[in-house]
Amino acid sequence: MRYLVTAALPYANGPLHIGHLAGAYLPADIFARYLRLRGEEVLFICGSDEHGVAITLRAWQERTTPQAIIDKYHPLLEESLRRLGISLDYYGRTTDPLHHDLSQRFFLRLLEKGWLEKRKVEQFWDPQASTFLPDRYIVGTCPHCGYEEAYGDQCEKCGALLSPADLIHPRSRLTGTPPEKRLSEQFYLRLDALQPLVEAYVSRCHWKPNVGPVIQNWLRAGLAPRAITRDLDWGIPVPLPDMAGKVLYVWFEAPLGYISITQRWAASRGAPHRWADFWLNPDTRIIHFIGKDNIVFHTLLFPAILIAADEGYTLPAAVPANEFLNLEGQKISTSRRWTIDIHEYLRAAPHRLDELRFVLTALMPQTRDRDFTWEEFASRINNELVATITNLIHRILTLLWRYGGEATVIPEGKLLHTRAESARTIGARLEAYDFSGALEAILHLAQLANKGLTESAPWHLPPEKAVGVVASYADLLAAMGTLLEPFMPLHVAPKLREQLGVDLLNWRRLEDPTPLLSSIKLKAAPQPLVPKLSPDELRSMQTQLLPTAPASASPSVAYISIEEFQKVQLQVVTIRSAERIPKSDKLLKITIEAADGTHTVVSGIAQHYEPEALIGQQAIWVANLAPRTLRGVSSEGMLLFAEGEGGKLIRVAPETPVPPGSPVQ
Ligand code: B3M
Ligand code: ZN
Repeated sequence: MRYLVTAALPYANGPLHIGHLAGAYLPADIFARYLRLRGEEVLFICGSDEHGVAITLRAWQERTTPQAIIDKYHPLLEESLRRLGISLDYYGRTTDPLHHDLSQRFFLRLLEKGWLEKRKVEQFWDPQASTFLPDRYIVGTCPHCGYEEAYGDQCEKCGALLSPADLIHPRSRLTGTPPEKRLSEQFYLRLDALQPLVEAYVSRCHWKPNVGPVIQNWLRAGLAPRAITRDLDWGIPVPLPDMAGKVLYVWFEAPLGYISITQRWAASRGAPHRWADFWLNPDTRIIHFIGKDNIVFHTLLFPAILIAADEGYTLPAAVPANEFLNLEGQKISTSRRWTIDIHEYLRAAPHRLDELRFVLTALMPQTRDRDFTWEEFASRINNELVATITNLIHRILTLLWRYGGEATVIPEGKLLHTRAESARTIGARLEAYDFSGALEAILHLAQLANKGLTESAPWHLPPEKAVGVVASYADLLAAMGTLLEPFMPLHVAPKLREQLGVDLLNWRRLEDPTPLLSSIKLKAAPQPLVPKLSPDELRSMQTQLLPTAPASASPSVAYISIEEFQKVQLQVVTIRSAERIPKSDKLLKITIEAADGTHTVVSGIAQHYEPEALIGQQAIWVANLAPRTLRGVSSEGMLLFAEGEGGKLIRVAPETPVPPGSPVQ
């Protein structure tokens, strides 16, 4: 048997946060590490998902290109995963030409096999942006709850699944204009006709309690044909001459990324054929680690595509999806900045990475949403990781060191059986994707050892006897050096093995109640593995990583969405003239040079600036503020001034001159 472990391909349109880690990447890594420790052949892959609406919309909002977006985030994603110890064998990307070829071949194969049909469908067109609008590009009022920023595919407030036609006063998120309806041709995957084959596959698998019901609901409702092409200019072109300007639906091709990344991995190892050992081989178990929002795509759509291809593809053996991790009682939101981003954590607490892995494993949302709080972060570290696990390790090593640092290990039967049984329990829980349960079993083993050491009280025995008792616990530590590896591979497990002078052991060996060591010899005085987290250190982490209160609590700032902020058009302008306005001691009439010529702005700065001092200077202009008349002068937009000491207004400008009209973003 060999294993292919995958983790959901993150969209390359933003950073990873702790929710992503707890949802997919950490469980996948723990599982892959555990299998490797059992001596299994494991390939662990992931990569950036670089197409789809999430990326094109971000590019539009930031007035840049999708390529620029993915080139910014692809390396950030890869580095964040690597530095958190996510032990991937390969991290690829879906703009890889290899992935384009594979996806296009799958499309043509399904067309050839008769599983695709072409349909004319009504779609929404933005006349100002001259582009078709995917459902998510349309916003309007939700017919169910009245939320005015509901998207064309789903209302984020009440969760209702929508279509753009359901929205009241629909408007384009690109230009704000009401979209027109136009006919467009798309290819549909006949999921209805494939349902019996998909059901046969589903019935052969074991699903977690939070996954099975989701699948059954979709099957009971009946799988409907699903459009697998889109009118977008970013993505994998549909490989047919009469489908110019259309691309493959991102959820049709992204899961195929697991195959193309395996192919890229094999090629990178100089053995291009080896990808087939994983994808065209019944002796391979494929396990996809994902978050719950991806269940349908991984348990129904992707298997349907593989089945429809009818080329002997290995189907997923398990999809142990996790639920969501919340943050201080709130949904994690990158746009609302309610998040702990991994790259920020790496910057603020590079010495506390195994601790983050420990806490996220303890709080893993395996069958229900869980909540990350700073209080629990500190409590789990201090009261479990330090007080139970690393203190035990330090206690045994310190006693060994005190009795000379070396000893013959006399096997202690009860301890050996306790260790072997724990290794079996931890392994069984990991194989059931119960990662927090596996961690609890480690804590339980440490508690038993702590209790046993206290009861045997070697410090009351003559030294020659005491050292034998303590040395029998060294066998347990040798096991811990491997048992902890899947969970804390960056510092805690390797440092324990280094202080004890042992290597990683095969997990199966730990399940056997025979001694792991015949003797022990410490090379140096033991050091504590994990320092307690002090209130000051915790406060510093909070300040750096998550300074604000939950937005829905009494917010110190009223959050706006990124889309709302993007409506404000800011430009750098040059001031060409300035004069006082008669009968006003506060207002100046200012002529500015902007991107489209000159404009007049009335600013309340006469008590802060002499008009002459402003001429030739640059400022930041709010270009799309509705004009208004002040003291008979029509003012277009507004210039920005910061409030300095004593309420003095200070002009805001770029640190070096830029051409007038340059956008501010
Ligand atoms: N890019 C991640 C998400 O939905 C999505 C996973 C693809 S796995 C093939 O957030
Ligand atoms: Zn709603």
